[in-house]
Amino acid sequence: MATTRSRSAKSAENGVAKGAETLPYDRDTLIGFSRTMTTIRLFEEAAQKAFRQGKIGGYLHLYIGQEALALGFLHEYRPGDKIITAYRDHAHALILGATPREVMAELYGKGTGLVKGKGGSMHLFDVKNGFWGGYGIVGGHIPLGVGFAYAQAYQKSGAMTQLYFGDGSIHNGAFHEAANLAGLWGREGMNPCLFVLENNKYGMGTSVQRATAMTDLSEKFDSYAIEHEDVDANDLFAVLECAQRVTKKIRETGTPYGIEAQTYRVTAHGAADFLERYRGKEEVAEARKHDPINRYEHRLLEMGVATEADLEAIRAEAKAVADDAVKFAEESPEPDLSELYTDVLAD
Ligand SMILES: Cc1ncc(C[n+]2csc(CCOP(=O)(O)OP(=O)(O)O)c2C)c(N)n1
Ligand SMILES: [Mg+2]
Repeated sequence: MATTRSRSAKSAENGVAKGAETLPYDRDTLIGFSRTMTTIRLFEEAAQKAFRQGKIGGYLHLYIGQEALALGFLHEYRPGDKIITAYRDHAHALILGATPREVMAELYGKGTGLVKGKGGSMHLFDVKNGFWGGYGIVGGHIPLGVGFAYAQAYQKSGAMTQLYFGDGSIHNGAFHEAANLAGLWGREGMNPCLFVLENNKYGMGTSVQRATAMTDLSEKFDSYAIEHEDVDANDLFAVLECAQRVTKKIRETGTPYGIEAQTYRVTAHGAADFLERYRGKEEVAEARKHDPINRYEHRLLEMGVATEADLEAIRAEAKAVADDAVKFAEESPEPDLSELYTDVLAD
């Protein structure tokens, strides 16, 4: 993410901090993770406020409480890789390098937006940074991700695909048809695809328990002979370790791999879901205790990597980035009428 370095990082000694000797990350990297997650959080809180003020139209699905999931896996992104996800896509785009200004302007539908104001929240797209969307049709993008991975192997590009999808979409036929082909092609090393199932426990108002009789979702990968594992996706270090190991294997073998990333959607489904009648407040309050940013900050303090003052400075800096993005979006022009038919249909 294009953010400036914090005061604390500038004054820091480089190298691995006390208590973190076994971690393969230097202090700047560890502080950078905190900055990225905090910036995404404050960016989305600002977007939610703007949506409720009627300044953002369409729809808005937030990634609040899931930041460590995308950050950990996308840390293994390499140029040439392809990343594809559903509509809860702001974090993926920002981590991959879209600027907060262009993403916020896109949410506002402005001409300076990431896709010139024509996609909105659900359809971010940023090919130069490996981001292939942003899709609103539940499960619809899953076959595309598997197809990307096939093409990458066919072209012997050495690249891989990270395919993100929700617990709600795994019941969609598109998942099962695509996973079947991924397993089949994987036998020949022709499907370097990381399936990242973002299990945030809800598909709109339907809990996983009410959506399927087989609630151990990752076992569904077994039907297609796709190896898989679970990860606590609210623990950034667990995700980083898993991501590093699994992407190495995928790149070496060309076989697909499934991850059931355990997290929780602490916000409403979308910014227009006010009542949340499908769950109790206690359940959400309990989940908030496992907030990935709090957990990560706690670890940084424990390891002596950051002080409370360092974390405060990161929050202040992230708030300034979010405020700047809002100001930029508000002051940006509407898309020009001459753009009405450009980039809409392929030639
Ligand atoms: C094909 C299709 N059916 C229904 C919908 C309506 N819908 C939008 S989001 C959603 C739930 C998806 O849940 P999940 O895959 O768990 O993703 P999450 O919102 O939790 O990130 C549904 C059913 C849709 N967009 N597309
Ligand atoms: Mg879900």
